[in-house]
Amino acid sequence: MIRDQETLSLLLDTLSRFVQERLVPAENIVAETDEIPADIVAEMRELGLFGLCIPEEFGGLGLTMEEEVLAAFEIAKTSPAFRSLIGTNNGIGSQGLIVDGTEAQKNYYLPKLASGELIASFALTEPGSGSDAASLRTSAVRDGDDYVLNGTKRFITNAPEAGVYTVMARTNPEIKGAGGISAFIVEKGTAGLSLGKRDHKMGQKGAHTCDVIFDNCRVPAANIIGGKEGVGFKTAMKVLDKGRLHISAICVGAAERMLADALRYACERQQFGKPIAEFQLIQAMLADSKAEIYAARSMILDAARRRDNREDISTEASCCKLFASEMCGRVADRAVQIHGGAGYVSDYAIERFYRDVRLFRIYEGTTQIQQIVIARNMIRNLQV
Ligand code: COS
Repeated sequence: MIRDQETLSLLLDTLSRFVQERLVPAENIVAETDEIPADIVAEMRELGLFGLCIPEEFGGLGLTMEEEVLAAFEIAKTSPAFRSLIGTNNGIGSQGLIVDGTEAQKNYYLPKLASGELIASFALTEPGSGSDAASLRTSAVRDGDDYVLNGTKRFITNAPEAGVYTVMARTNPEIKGAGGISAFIVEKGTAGLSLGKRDHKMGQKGAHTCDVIFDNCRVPAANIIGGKEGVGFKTAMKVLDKGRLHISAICVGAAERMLADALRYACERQQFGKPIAEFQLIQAMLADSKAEIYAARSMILDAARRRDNREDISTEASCCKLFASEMCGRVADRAVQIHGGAGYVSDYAIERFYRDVRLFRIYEGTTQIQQIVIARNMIRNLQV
């Protein structure tokens, strides 16, 4: 639950001001250069944005899930690239350690992630293993006090910037599915670890992904998360439960921004002698978007509160990701439609947002994977 309303309001106001005054004006330069300016990254560090969700005892702000989604609603009102840079340290890059790490692992890595000194990446996907994550083939073979990793990870967010990777690898080749997988912490600079070239993406310029390649990469056995073999897939799924809720909140923030842009345009743009906002067919698109954003926002807050109450929210997180990411796609489409021809050229931010938000329906589990998780859980609950 919200622990201190005054502090939270201050944080949300600060975030909102930072987004409007510093990030929105930098959107075009980020899109053009495919880089976030260094002074903005430094300000993000100073504001503590890399450690929003890392517990206070490790130097973070220790936001509850409810507080985190409220913060995410604000951060997402600008290019998703900014969120992406801080996203892995607060989410998929640190959560494996937070939920399943040993005390020594937490004490060593989390303060560096909270301060932004280190960027963390989450390496699950492979060339042959996307939605079927449990089929991953990267191997980790025990050799004395080390494991030797071989394999390739694909589309890894923040991999070019990362100082530390959470890597899911198969420690038991006899077990083909989830039970043979373990999670490792691998540091940048480890011999045998290399990066592919940066992916050329449809959108989200400024957010970088690439392959992470392990070629006889020797990792100390002490770096297995939680010190336990065979539970890495479960760690990854727990990380994704939280990640999916976070991405859902990002969808809401992005949709609010796109709708605000569309509304402003509709009120300014004159056709047939009056602002197009006065036409009911435009109003229908504005109203449907508003209602759907409100629905997504409400369900995300509900799921976040449930997680703070320690309920299992695997189903709810998938419901949120499914609804919010699809909603965001519909809002993007309507916002382009309201802008008309102007929505198809890059003079307006909506052209860029339309491409940027397409990823939300794909990463951290596609819409179809969310449907599978929801339905499976429903069936399972009926059977018990
Ligand atoms: N929390 C904790 N444990 C979980 C879990 C969760 N949310 N979801 C699954 N598990 C456990 C299961 O309980 C099972 O454990 P037992 O064998 O002890 O019963 C184990 O993990 C395997 O689960 P399951 O049998 O459901 O695995 P499947 O291979 O059938 O597939 C899906 C699971 C499809 C849901 C999973 O592979 C998935 O989420 N894929 C999408 C991956 C993804 O989101 N990629 C995005 C890139 S990462 S940014």
